[in-house]
Amino acid sequence: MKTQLTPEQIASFRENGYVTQEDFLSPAELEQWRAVLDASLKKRGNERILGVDVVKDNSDQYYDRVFIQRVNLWQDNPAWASMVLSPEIGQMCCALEGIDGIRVWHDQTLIKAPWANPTSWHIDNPYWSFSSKHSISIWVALDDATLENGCLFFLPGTQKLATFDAVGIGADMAALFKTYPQWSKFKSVAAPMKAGSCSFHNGLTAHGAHANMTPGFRRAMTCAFMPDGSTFNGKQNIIPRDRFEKLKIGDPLEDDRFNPLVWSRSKKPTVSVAVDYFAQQKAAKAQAAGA
Ligand SMILES: O=C(O)CCC(=O)C(=O)O
Ligand SMILES: [Fe+2]
Repeated sequence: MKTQLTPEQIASFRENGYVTQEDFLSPAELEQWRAVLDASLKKRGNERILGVDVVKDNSDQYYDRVFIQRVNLWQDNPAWASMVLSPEIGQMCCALEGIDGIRVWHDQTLIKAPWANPTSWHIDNPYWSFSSKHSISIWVALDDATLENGCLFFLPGTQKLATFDAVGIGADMAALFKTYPQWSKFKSVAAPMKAGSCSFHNGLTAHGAHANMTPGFRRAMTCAFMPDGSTFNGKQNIIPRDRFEKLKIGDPLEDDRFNPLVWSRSKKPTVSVAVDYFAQQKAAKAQAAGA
């Protein structure tokens, strides 16, 4: 992984709310990420958000035709966890955001199938169960992301202006501009990327993507990160019901089993705690099924 960021990249990220890193993965790493992702997807089946939501077979819902989306593959695949929750990625996120430590919120595949719908303009953080000006995502292109197959577009600088008002990713490409009418005059910037390159975007930067106008797949893998010290804001998002019902607004989201520390200036990462926990859960389930 090419994990070194230049001062210019960091300055550009803080100004624009996103930055790209070309050739983030070496050709061999790209092959490995693709292979592990494909295996994880096969294993996951139709469970979109582990423990929360299942996609129906042959769904023709608009959103299911935006992406093939599977959330938190790290929880059922240790090989995937060691790649996407690597301390190097956490450290890059901290350098970009100027923060001391970061936890995983969730990873997800965002695969545009052939002829997939566009991704409507949106900002990410308002969906999540914490509110922070320093949330950040990495988006790794596992196929070339082009103007034809649905590369990302950004509205530079919107991260400085956004509030935490939520906007759904629905069929109206421009719904975001009802909440932020002043942004409708902004100029968007496309971020085409070769397979193996990646981008980072702040959780309040407006972004979207074209439809996939090709018969091929546009595979991407993203992971959203939460600054260490973030607290629960009352939204369920991807939190399974049993945990959600126990949380109170203001509680720190620092359970190392679910939101492990990926990198910190002063503390040890806790990804292995989480990976062990999910492995134990799986073993207990298998034993119960066999008993
Ligand atoms: O891949 C896309 O089309 C959208 C990606 C996105 O919304 C994200 O990574 O937050
Ligand atoms: Fe997004």
